Amino acid sequence: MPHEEIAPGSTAAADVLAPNHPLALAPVGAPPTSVDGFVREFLHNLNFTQGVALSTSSANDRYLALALTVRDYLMARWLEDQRRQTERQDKGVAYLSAEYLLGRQLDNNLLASRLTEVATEALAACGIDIDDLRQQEVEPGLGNGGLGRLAACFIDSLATMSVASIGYGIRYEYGIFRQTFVDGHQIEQPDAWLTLGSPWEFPHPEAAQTICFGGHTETYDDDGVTRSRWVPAWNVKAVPYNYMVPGYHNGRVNTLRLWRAVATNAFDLRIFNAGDYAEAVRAQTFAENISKVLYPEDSTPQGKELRLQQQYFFVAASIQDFFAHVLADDYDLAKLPDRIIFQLNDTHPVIAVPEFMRVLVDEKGMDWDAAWAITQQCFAYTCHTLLPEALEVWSVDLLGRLLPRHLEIIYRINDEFLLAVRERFGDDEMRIRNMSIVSDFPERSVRMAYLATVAGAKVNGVAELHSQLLRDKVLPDFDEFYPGKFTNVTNGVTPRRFIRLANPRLADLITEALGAGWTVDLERLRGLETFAEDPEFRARFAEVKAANKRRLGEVLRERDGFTVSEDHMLDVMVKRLHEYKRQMLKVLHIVTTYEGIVSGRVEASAVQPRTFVFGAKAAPGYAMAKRIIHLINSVGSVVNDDPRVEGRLKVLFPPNYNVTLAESVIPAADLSEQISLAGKEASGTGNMKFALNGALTIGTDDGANVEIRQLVGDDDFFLFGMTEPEVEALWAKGYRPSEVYQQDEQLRRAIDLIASGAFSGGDRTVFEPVVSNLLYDDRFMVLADYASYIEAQHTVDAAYADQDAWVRSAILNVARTGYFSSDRSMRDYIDRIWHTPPSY
Ligand code: 26Q
Repeated sequence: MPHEEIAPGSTAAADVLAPNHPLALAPVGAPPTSVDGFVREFLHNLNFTQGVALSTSSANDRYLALALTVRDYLMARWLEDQRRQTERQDKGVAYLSAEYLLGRQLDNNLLASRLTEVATEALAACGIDIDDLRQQEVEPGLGNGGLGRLAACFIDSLATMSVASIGYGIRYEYGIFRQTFVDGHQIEQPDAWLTLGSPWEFPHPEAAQTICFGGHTETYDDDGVTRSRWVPAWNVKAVPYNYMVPGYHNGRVNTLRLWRAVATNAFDLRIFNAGDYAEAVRAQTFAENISKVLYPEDSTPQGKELRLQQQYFFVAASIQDFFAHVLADDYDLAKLPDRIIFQLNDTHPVIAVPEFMRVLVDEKGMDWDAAWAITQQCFAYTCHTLLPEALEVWSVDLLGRLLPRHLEIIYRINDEFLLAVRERFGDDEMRIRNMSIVSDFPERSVRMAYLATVAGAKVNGVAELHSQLLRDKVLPDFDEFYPGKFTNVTNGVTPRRFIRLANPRLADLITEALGAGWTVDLERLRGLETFAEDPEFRARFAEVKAANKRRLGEVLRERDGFTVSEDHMLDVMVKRLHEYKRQMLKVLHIVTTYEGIVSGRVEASAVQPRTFVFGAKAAPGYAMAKRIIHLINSVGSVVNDDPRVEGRLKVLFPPNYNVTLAESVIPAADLSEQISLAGKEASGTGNMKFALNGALTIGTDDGANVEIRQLVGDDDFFLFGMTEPEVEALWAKGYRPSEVYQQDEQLRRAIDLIASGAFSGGDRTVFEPVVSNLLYDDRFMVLADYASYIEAQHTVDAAYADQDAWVRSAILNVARTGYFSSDRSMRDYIDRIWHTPPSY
């Protein structure tokens, strides 16, 4: 069948299905099928793919059959979009990210394809409750937290906005560990998310790429020109697994391509031939280790060889894939910047820069200067941190062993860069040392953020404050050298998953008030401002929140045996456990409130009934973070068992916080805890999700909190703590936490209670390290902000006492935070960095 041009909304068929086939392209905007049709497809999949009868099928069989049915309805669009992208060769984005924290797929894909109602009815007709099947899906936890979830939100928005784009990453066999608690301690268990099969992935072993490692480089004479080449020592195969990324109600389906490492024949043939079968099989395992497991550290990279292998593995595969399958064969390489922009999600994929240079120079025979000019237009870099210990460096020694040619290329990039710096600033050796991509201290190593900054057409931070600090504090010399290179793109979150799916009651209420359309144009939420003044609307909003608390109660009862009191304020802190995020400050607030009541100094009836909810995973090697988890659980046990605070205070710490749990917790929250030390949280994205779901924020002037507060207004946001310049000033002046402790009686009582063993069965040694850390080494100034935090919490209590005013504030939070849609973030990237308009 000839390829014909299909406009959006057209009913023309893809080249694979006859137009009258039930799964052929339905017009955009129409429900794609009837209930009967869906029943037929579902039963077909159950019988012919799962090989079971309805009567004997397991819940997993039914979930898989349902997933396949939904998938089938997206297929024609997906194939069509792939064909069209190949044909059109429009400029597109390749998002390079070591992490995608996708969350469950079924519901999202039902929503995107308008199949939710039809599927629900069809399953009901088969005697199946679709909710039971939703619960079957194990979420792909292929990320640690904010950065990985951001990547997932971005690809959702790109598909919804019809931007030509592809996400590249790693198909880890084990995602982020599953957390359990044993006696309050975190225990990590492997996340074998693939055990029951994943219906959402499409492996393409025939499209595998070969990825080389090790060996040495050599020079050779190429018609009088001396060239370098890499003679690698070993290789692995990278097999692509494709995932559908459907846009919301626009009939668009983009691709996420995750790579899996598989042993090559060449790899083990030698050993096989030597007759050592067992050794050959072991060698296979060695290769396949590369995509085995996601590293669970999210702040202090350990410089592990396997991690560097992962990084190079996925970016080399992606670049080869781009040249082999995405770029037209006859494409003029000089025009690459009109065709592709690789967005580097933090420094994890930065080794793509020398790899791209190697391909252009060594393989395509391009001259160095031309290749470098192209490379500098084909990459852009997003930084997600300010913590010095989080900036990735790789030792020259390791790089030279694993990627010798790339090390040479990095040296040359650095030499030429430093030459240009000298030309501009003179022989200022101090500045040269500070700007060098290769550092000599404490060992010779490559600073990946510097390499990314030199190579990137643009460098962006993830919130206004963060981008400012990045320019002024982390990379000031680079900002001076490259005027205009630094920019800000404030993060965002997808309203599809985090409002429509997570909070359907709120979504319906909004649609009733504002009409449809807000899901893809979130600024329309502004329209709710007037509704905040309507008592009837407030009552309905309050009922949504109450219903969400009941639903969370059901989820936590089923999952962990917890009980949630509907009449409690739900005070929630969910995020990775890290000292800079200051879960300790939250603990001190709980202990202070508890101590006040049990000592009789505070009347129990004077505090608002509150349930404190935590969700947090600690990196397995991060001892202090694990102690804080133990402390939260221990405080929780004591508080929850003490009749003196019964009905007033409660602490819930459900284990294994993940995207799925977030979808239940966030819509139920009244108060959002965003209490990092000013200048440390790059942006935060949980803060946005809470505000959009009608929680009020108590927070510091940090990350995107700053912008949330600007938009929401001071009256409806609980600000506390030092500003970033005040933090700097206090360090300069000399900060002595033990003095703060001495001078604040209330703080002393809280810390003393922890130190006394009150939460550790009388054993004073258990939390001694936590206490001394606070008193003598309080790097994140928990004690300095304590008094201000407690005062702000009093303000919260008083505000919550006036329920009607609180609900009004909550509505205003929703109305004023539409800016934080990831659609807006994508528009900012498109306008200021990528220059990739929608491609229909
Ligand atoms: C690096 C090297 C080796 C091993 C692990 C890592 C690694 C992995 C994950 C380093 C960092 C991360 C994740 C960082 C992260 O999630 N940062 C958060 O990004 C969010 C999205 O921009 C921001 O909102 C948060 O403020 C920021 O903390």
